[in-house]
Amino acid sequence: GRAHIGVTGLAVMGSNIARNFARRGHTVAVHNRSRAKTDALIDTYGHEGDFVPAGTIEEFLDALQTPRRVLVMVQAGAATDAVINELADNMDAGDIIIDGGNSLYTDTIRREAAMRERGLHFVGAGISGGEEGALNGPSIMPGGPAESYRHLGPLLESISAHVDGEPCCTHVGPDGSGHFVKMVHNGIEYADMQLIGEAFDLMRTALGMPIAEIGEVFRQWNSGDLESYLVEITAEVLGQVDTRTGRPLVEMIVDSAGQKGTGRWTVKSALDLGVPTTGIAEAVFARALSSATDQRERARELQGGATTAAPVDTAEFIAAINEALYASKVVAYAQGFDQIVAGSREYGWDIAPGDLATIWRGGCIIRATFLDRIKEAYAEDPDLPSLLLAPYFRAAVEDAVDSWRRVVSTATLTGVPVPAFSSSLSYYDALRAERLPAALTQGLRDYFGAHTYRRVDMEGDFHTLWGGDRSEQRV
Ligand code: NBP
Repeated sequence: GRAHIGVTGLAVMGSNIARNFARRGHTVAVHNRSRAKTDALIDTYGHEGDFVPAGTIEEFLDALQTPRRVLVMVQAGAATDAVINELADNMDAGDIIIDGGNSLYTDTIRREAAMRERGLHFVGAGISGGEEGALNGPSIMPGGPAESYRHLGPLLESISAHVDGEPCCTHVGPDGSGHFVKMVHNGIEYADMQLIGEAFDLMRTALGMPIAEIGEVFRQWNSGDLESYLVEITAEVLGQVDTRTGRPLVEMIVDSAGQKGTGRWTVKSALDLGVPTTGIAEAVFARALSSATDQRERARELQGGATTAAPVDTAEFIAAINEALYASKVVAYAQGFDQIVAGSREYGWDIAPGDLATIWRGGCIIRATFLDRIKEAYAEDPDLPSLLLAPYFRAAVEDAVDSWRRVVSTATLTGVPVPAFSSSLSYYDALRAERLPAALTQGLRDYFGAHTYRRVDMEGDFHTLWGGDRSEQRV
């Protein structure tokens, strides 16, 4: 065979990645379960590069150089299992299967073990950037055997986005690590979008600003510390005028947010790992609340109590929202990186968090100037206990904290829901607290369940005889 790589699954993501490979000068074998998508790709884009269309899996595999490298881009779940098994039945020891779909990392752990048993290499690669990224340069997070990355790395790096000459693709770690970090990436994306939404809602509801003006504020923010793809496209969406009614499009869109599952997976994993990923959790729950349309319809009659007047100095309050957004974003990323560190420890992946900040700077949905700062923070201290403790972020958050409090309290007084702004601030206050009420929690647990507690002044576990003479025993 002569093809450098094969892509099977030619829906929007697969065909765009196949075109990306071809445009970079690679010969690409292409295959899809139903032939029509393969033919459509060749008819429309065949001139872009060197494609080898294949009707059957056998033809497809015959077209490939050995060791064969096949990128699977089909629907996550059962379809991915079916395709992987069919490939494996027809492949030879040393061949490499790459799953580029949004697979759950535990599925990837299982599949990697099964393929290893059959002498094959299995690489679970998170790919971010949507359709546009797939075509022009995504951020790629491959996990799997280190040896397979030697055969695969240069190929994947050649189609990834690049920032400052560095590819947005690196070997993340073994088995499920690539899909795990892609999952957390998507969770962070949820948190980012929720924070942007809360900032928008404050300007619209507390300040009563016209939508177009709010869009202008985001456009300005995009040339400061908040510069990012999501802030950039927020300005675009808010600036869009509805072609039917002439009103801002966002006012015509039903306020019920959908979700495909990666945010939910992130939160489930956070619960299992015992990591307080509150920013992402609030974002996932906020989408769930928005989509409870029947309940919301009934609840509209509930009274909200007295609300104070809008802040007087609009420009000053907008600047405060900017700072609150930035500080909350630092918290959401700090928590996301904590979850990655915890997952890495749990599964023995040895992930370098700074590498992720590096490969998320381009190609992916959360790409932002901000990630340069995270990269620098981990370069300075790879064992950073929290992103909030990196000197740069510490200074930024300490500078912002007064504004952050004012924004959260104004939101509370004016009845604007800010679950992510406020829970991020609570997280920050809890993290830096001298004493937490967890001492009382331990006392209560000892009272009703004899769960024991530790003392601040002595080693050991203790129990008070609550039902007896209330003396204390060392247990
Ligand atoms: P879809 O997720 O919509 O999947 C469609 C593809 O899966 C088609 O090629 C279809 O073949 C194939 N397929 C199915 Br469905 N069942 C199959 C089976 N049993 N055997 C073989 N092939 C089967 O495509 P997509 O939106 O391009 O996404 C591909 C992957 O990339 C997904 O895992 C997705 O989660 C992930 N992803 C998507 C995005 C995005 O922005 N869309 C971003 C990042 C990652 P057919 O043509 O014969 O029906």
